[in-house]
Amino acid sequence: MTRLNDSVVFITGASAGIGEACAFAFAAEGARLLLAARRVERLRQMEPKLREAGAPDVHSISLDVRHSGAVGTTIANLPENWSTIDVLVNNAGLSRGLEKVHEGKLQDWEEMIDTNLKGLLYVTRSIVPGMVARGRGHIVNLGSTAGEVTYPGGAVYCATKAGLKSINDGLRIDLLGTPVRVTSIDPGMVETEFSEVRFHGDKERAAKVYRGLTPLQAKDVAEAIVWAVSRPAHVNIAHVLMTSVDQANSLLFNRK
Ligand code: NDP
Ligand code: 8X3
Repeated sequence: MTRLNDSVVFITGASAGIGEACAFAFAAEGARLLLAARRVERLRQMEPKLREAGAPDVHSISLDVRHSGAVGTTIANLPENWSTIDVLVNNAGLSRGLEKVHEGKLQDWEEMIDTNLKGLLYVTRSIVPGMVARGRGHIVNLGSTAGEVTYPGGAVYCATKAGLKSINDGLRIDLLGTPVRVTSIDPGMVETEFSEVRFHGDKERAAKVYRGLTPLQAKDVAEAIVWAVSRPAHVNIAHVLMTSVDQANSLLFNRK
């Protein structure tokens, strides 16, 4: 087992959903938590609860992963006791809209590509050199079943998650010869704020996504992430594909 107590775990998009659940799951392992999101006030509200849950220390930062300059500066200027990052959870991400490509909104595409692909790369570029130099580190990227099977209206979101597969494979190649590990956790439908964000705040439409089936919960995904990160140091879990029992792939569901 790789022990996580006192490791520094950096989670992007920790203010909601899977990122928030990861913060609590790593807190229970005694990890020190470096949390990032745009809604930093949400992170600050979580801090006392995370300490209660077992995190020895929590540091929250306001960060929009789409801004390369801000990502570089923020990470380069972390307080010294937070600069040695052991685990990076590249979780910040979103979908926008469910339109056909020929009817899609350019702003939606840009937001998805800038966050899910470019933002993840900016954060990775800023943190991984330190992991390589220290000879210790684990990168966990949030993929999706959407990266395996494209669904109607999902072309651009699915493309970002399919693109992540190449980034994961490339990172594993580039980091060969170092002890830094790379894992992709690829869940199917998880009940979070994801659909509300996709439908630009339309809560009723978002609720329908999960109607009649039992989706994964954010905690289920967080548990898989902690499991992958806590394997012995010589074990690299490359890929975890996980769905609820009511889902076979991006297209097939058992709705009652
Ligand atoms: P939520 O909407 O619940 O949470 C998304 C998180 O990402 C929020 O904390 C949000 O924080 C953060 N975020 C979004 N944009 C940015 C940005 N530009 N900079 C920094 N943080 C950002 O969604 P989930 O928890 O469901 O999604 C988390 C990840 O899991 C995503 O990558 C998603 O694609 C993936 N995923 C989700 C699935 C699902 O069905 N829910 C299934 C498979 C994968 P803030 O707004 O405060 O910045
Ligand atoms: C999120 C799962 O199927 O809603 O990646 O795109 S799905």
